[in-house]
Amino acid sequence: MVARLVTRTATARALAVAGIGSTVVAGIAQAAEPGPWQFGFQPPATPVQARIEAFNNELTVIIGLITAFVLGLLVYTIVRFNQRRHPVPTRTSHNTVLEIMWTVVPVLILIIIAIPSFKLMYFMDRVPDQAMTIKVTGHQWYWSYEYPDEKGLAFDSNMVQDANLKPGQPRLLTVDNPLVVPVDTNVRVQITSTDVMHLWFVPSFGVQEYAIIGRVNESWFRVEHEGTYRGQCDQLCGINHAFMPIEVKAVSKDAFEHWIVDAKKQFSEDNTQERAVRVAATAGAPGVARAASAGN
Ligand SMILES: [Cu+2]
Repeated sequence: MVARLVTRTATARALAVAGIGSTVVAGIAQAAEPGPWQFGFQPPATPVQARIEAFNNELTVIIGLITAFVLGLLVYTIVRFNQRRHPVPTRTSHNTVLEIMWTVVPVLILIIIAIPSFKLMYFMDRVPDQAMTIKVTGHQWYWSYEYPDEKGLAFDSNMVQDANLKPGQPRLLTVDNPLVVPVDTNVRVQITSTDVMHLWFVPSFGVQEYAIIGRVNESWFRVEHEGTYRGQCDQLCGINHAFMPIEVKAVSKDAFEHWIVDAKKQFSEDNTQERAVRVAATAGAPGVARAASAGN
């Protein structure tokens, strides 16, 4: 009985892995992860992150112009009014026009920045005609994912230890069970936690949301290209904070339907058992929990 269960589980897992693997290889258009000497943002994968990047670029221009203007004033003052060229200082004080200008101009600049800023904030905040929901739960120290639309399909996502990495898998950023989502679909993410505060952060999605116990935070994304996107917990949450990465695989809608079928088989059979073991281990000393999750 046990042997049969194990074989069936192994087959289901192999099918699921093969399914994801082939679709990702076939359709890999983009991948987003941090790189050595990276400068600036990761390539945007969602409309939200594209807008964040555009807004950042606009701000950089505004900041550049202000900095250049202030620097120009300073240089002019130093050259024109130094002690040699201007030995007797003027006693000028109060200039109504100037004072109104240096009050009004910064206010106008702030308004110019505030309008696109608020537009972006509401764009990030509101889930546009929702298509599917994913629940993300932070734990010390792994994430678990739930698909409430899919009869509660749920699984844990643990970091792959260095010794078990396959070629091409980045260390500290690879997980055993990535979150899988379809491309071109609005995905509502509901984020919560079971122990301390975590933060679900996928830079290329523009999603950075606190996971707080007893509270559900919400965000959304629509991935535009198939690929693998990586993130990390972004809130200091304990000793293994650096070891709870996020890996999201965006696959075609067809591949996603197939994955759902396989994943339901895989996780309904083997997850309950693993979770029971983990809960038991977490209840003991932290070292025990660490040793148990290191096996994954
Ligand atoms: Cu965390």
